[in-house]
Amino acid sequence: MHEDTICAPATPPINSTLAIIRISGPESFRAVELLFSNYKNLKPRSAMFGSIIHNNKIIDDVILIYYPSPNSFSGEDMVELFCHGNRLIVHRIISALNQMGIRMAEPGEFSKRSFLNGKIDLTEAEAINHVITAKSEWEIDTAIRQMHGALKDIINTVKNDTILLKADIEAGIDFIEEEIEFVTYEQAGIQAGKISSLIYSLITRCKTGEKLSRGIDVTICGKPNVGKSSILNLILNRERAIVSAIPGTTRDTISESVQINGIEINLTDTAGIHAPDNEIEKIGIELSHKTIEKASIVIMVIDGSAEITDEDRNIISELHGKQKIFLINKSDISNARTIKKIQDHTDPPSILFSAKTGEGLEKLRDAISKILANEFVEYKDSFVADMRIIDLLEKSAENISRAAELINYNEPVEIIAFEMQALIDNLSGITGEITPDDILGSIFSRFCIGK
Ligand SMILES: Nc1nc2c(ncn2[C@@H]2O[C@H](COP(=O)(O)OP(=O)(O)O)[C@@H](O)[C@H]2O)c(=O)[nH]1
Ligand SMILES: [Mg+2]
Repeated sequence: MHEDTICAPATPPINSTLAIIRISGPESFRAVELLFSNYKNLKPRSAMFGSIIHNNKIIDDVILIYYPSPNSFSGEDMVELFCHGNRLIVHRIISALNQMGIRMAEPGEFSKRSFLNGKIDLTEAEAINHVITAKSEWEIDTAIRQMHGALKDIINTVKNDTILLKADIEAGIDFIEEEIEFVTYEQAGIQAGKISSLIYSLITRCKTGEKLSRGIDVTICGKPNVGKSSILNLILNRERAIVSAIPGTTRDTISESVQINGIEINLTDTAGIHAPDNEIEKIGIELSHKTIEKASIVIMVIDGSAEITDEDRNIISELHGKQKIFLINKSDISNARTIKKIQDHTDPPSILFSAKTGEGLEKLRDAISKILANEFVEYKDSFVADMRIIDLLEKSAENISRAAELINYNEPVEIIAFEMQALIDNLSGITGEITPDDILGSIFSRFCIGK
């Protein structure tokens, strides 16, 4: 299908032990013959040592692997060579390839060829991209499952069920005179219901994945000097935010990523909420309120070494309806009576904490994990779907709801079949069987060079 041959470095342009260059297309083996000293001993898909020689000069010693079509990532003839990780060497090898008419690949072009040659579908291509960009353990595990076809398989099951149901419904048309029904309206309705619940469960699982990929916003709030920044630093295990005994030290929000139980958390420290002393503090505090509003989980910190105040109580009421965790900080210098008084004001019960000794850190992590597990029940079965896939699933859900309604009202078979065909088309768009060129372009252009 593709006449031209492409090449690209698959590793970043930095000095490293090794760099990898990929070549794909019909001229791949000719390039090897012209440049690689040991091409005669090459066996398919086996590593071979030799030199890259260009204009009678050795550019580098390399390990080279040749993958004849169709048993390669792209499905075309492919070469991967491992040279030393010096960008000048990589540049010289790429230049030598360019000189023999092998052009630089565009971002994602190897994957695009893999897709066009039927080696992977769009859900798997999407997953490969996520394997590379994943920021959490959860995302890597999920992306690998999807790269192995987890989402594709379910989409194909839903699609095949739809095709069968449509065929059954349509078969009835030919035998309408004889009054043979291949499927009754009632049976068709039940089947449509099953398809519908599969699609809705896919939507939830994809949306969960989409949210988790972006990271969960967790905000630390409280009045000044209660230890918010100290707690951020403790969770991150480094001195990210300035900690001082002077109230109002943190004036801007500070956000950092951290993994909790394999899930990426965007943890934000905020300016202490109270009646501001000056303009800068006022702006910081307004930002704190906004950050709290947007957060999925709020960690509110209360100073356990002092009496609870109206400022604390105001913040507590601001958190009404939010997922929240209360920490009574400075437990190392607090007393039982003060703690008891604070406990009376917090629901859920607060965790006794000390940013100084680390007391309560494990309980805090557990509390966050527990909220995540409740909020995202299906997170272990979720998918790394982009908005394109979610959008097509939502259209599919509309199609099957309409079809079910038509079946319910015993509408003519042709109208039902028409709706079911729209459903099949939308499902085919997800895997990429029917996908316009410009959409393919926008999907693969998000990939790295050399992927
Ligand atoms: N004894 C004790 N002091 C703490 C603890 N956490 C914070 N502090 C102190 O409280 C003061 C304010 O801390 P900081 O993290 O800047 O509070 P923030 O204004 O809420 O961000 C600093 O002097 C910290 O050293 C703790 O758990 N125990
Ligand atoms: Mg602070």
